[in-house]
Amino acid sequence: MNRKGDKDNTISKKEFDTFINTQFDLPDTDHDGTLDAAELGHLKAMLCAK
Ligand SMILES: [Ca+2]
Repeated sequence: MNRKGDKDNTISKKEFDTFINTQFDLPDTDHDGTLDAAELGHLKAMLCAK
């Protein structure tokens, strides 16, 4: 999540949805709204790097 956030020490559904959508959009390199095997590989690498 964005550590800067709104500094209220909570995560709203909207903040969570934004985070999840960003995590989906980053590896969706062709922006077709789906993650193919290669894009899933990028997602896995991103998640393992954190
Ligand atoms: Ca895609």
